Amino acid sequence: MNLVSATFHIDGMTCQGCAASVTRALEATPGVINVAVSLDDKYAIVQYDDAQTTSSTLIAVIENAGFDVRMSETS
Ligand SMILES: [Cu+2]
Repeated sequence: MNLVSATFHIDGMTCQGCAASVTRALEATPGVINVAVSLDDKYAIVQYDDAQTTSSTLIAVIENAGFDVRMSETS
């Protein structure tokens, strides 16, 4: 178990329903520990076990939920 945190910039979320969809999709992904989605600031912060999933998998999950996404610079 190696917990890492990644921030994804998400375009296309227009309401809390969209934010909830992104949250649900990420939470359903094996290896995801914690999800925080901001509708106003258009991002998702995801903590995950990188032995179980990868940032590219998480990007695919968000895209499959119907949104445009890219990795944000980590601070
Ligand atoms: Cu919506």
